[in-house]
Amino acid sequence: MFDVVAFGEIMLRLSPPGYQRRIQASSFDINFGGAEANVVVALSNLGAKTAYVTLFPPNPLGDATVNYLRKFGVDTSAIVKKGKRLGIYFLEKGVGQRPSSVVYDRADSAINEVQPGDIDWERILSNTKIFFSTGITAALSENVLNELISAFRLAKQKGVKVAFDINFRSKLWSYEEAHEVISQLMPYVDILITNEEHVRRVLKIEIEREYFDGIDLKEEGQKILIEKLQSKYHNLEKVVLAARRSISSSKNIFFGYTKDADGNIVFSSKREIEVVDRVGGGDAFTAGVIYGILNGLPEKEMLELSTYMCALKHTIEGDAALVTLEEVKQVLLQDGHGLMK
Ligand code: KDG
Repeated sequence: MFDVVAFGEIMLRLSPPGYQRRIQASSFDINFGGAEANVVVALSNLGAKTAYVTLFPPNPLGDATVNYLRKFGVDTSAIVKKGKRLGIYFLEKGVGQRPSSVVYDRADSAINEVQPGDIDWERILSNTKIFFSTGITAALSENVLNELISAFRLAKQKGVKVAFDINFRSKLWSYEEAHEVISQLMPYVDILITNEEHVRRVLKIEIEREYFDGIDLKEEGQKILIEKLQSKYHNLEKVVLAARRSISSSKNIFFGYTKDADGNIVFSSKREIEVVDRVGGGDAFTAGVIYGILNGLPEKEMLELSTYMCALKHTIEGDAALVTLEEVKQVLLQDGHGLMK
């Protein structure tokens, strides 16, 4: 039985060493990245039983990607070897006034060649507690979107919980395109883990100006945001939102919140984040939330875990939050946040 199965595209991540620009680099650091893969790798490190579903080209780059996932204990038995190429993304890390930036080289990558019947969803989803994907996967192509919808449908039939992160990427589509597609996916979603901005801009849940403090939502606004979401999508059992407030280009305040069974909004404490590598911070948060749900943690403990996972990820090079449950527990217990399970 898998705790979590994720479907998405994992890519080769190439980044110039240190803070070099892409145009000056004579070598690249190699890593692997992809939102759904980052989530299952982080969950595996926490001790969950995970599997990843995708398509890889039958070549050594595909093999290297399988090895990366296996190294962390992610099951790769459902991966289909088919397609011409592995997607690549070039990440230039920002510093000071210069923001990080990404160049995608992923057109026509293997996952886009998926056809109905390639993936044995029947086997996979018969043995899964939570199925996870994101808006990145929905944005890739018509083929991938259709595959995602079939998987969501089957998951619902089989009583598998569907977890989803909107993960809007402006290099893949516009807010309008994302709105149209993600609105169709939302009726399948049981657990939504995303951020305030994506709820407002992609799902177009508007919050009146009075609930803002400058550009930041106030606590009252955060409560209304979750309530509006759940009254629009009745299927949403759980909504967990992340919020970021920037202090400077290398320092952020990060926190998460959700609604508990009594209808109260529960917040994590606010963590100051030092940025070494910001990619995958949201995925680390998501992994913490899913771990909390799987293990029946109280909301407050789940949020402290997720927020701390996100903070730790920012200190780690690469896309995935490579932290163990013991490391996280130690600090959370010290801070008086619990996490006894
Ligand atoms: O959330 C991090 C992802 O954005 C990164 O891993 C790369 O999946 C990726 C994408 O498509 O941008």
